Amino acid sequence: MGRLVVVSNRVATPTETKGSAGGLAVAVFGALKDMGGVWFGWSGDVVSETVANAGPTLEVDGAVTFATVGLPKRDYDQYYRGFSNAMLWPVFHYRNDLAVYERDEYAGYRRVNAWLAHKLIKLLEPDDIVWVHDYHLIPFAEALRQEGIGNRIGFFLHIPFPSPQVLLNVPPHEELAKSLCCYDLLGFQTETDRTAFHDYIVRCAHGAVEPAGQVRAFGRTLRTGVYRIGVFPDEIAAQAERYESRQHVLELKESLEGRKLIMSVDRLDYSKGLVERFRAFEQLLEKAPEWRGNVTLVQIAPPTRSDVDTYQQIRQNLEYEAGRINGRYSGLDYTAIRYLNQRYDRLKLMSLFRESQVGFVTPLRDGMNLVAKEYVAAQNPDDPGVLVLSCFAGAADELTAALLVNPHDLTGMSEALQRALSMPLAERKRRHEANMAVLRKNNLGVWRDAFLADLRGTPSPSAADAPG
Ligand code: ADQ
Repeated sequence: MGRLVVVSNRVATPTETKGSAGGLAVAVFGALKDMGGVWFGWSGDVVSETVANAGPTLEVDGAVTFATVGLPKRDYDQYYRGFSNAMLWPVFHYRNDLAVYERDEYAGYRRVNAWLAHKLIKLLEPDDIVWVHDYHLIPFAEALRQEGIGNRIGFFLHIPFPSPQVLLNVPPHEELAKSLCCYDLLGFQTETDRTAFHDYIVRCAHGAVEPAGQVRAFGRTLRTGVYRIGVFPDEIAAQAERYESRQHVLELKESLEGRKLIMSVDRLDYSKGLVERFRAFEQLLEKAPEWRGNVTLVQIAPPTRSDVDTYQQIRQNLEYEAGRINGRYSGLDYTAIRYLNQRYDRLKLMSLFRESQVGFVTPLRDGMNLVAKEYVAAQNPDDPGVLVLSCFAGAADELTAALLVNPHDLTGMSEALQRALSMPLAERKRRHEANMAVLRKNNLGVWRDAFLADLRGTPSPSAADAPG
């Protein structure tokens, strides 16, 4: 059996891969350790062209090599900040209104993909299988194929795949679809995403999709599948329990003075529906006065991509909304919304989830949303909190025992909060057990192993099998 080569925009640090929290980095590293291999990608550093060209930097840990390259400023701007995060991210999350298309950024996106592929080739062995992650790297396989690489290459999309009518807003949509068809296996988070890709192939690319999911388009044949990313729920439960009596939890408890707690944790991103969430919480306090002074929303949202304009705007909106709502409903000894722009240690987060009565997870669109799954896993089974979850998160397909809400319906969300806050123990337990059973069945190991088994099972491609 060949080695595994993982390619992702950012490569996890060795500490992240050894963390006890059971995250994605740990799962991917587990497969790399078993099969031996390479984890390749951007180091996260912006460097001079000379330094970038001298890369990759190699760090060997047993059978695994971490190989990273820095990016020159222009490449960072065009590939990462520009086309990936100011164009693909908004459109794939159905926010065409926020998308900015610049031709030279798209050219930079392709150039960086080709440059990265070229760098990887020197590390590649003929029977390696290559697993590429996410929207930054759509043209990666095409670039490898153009250099004559005939290995099996799979791609997993962590974010939604938009319906064809939405994808058509990306000017080079056809080139992107053709690039995707250079993979041997495409993995999606949900059946909706996979169907959207199939629809594009049939309606816009004049390709064909066979009932078993085989796709023929642009002169290539490939497979598609649905692989729902998960967590390791029992590990999270044990960690949350272990941390339950630590200082930070005791301090939080004391500061709440018996008030109920609603927890939300997201990267600060417009796709996560934070403004709508704050307003729904405001409606709860407005329409159900008995909760005023008796429930607090803790929103943890560390800023990301702060050099993209739309992220500066969402940050300002949230500061305004939090200030406005707190001005209206907080008291001398009570803060309605505690809004924190910080990263927290994962174990700490899990114990805060366990301490809360409601997990409020309401993205406007989300590929999966691991916070929703972590929230469920972290609960005390004898006295579980309730998950209020957006129907537009991929996780809603599985966590059907959550209270599902439409994040555009503020009244619906505030009603769900009321229901969650007053839900009887028996119902909370029943819902929690049902959700936990799904998390165990579709855990993170299942996601990883199913994708890799299917990739190994794809017919051997040949470099001559180039796109038409
Ligand atoms: P994200 O958009 O980042 O991921 P999510 O799936 O929720 O969203 O994962 C975020 C991770 O970061 C979670 O493990 C969470 O615990 C952690 N995190 C969030 N806020 C944090 C904070 N303040 N401090 C520390 N940790 C924090 C993308 C897609 C998702 C998809 C994942 C995985 O957008 O839809 O589920 O990839 O495929």
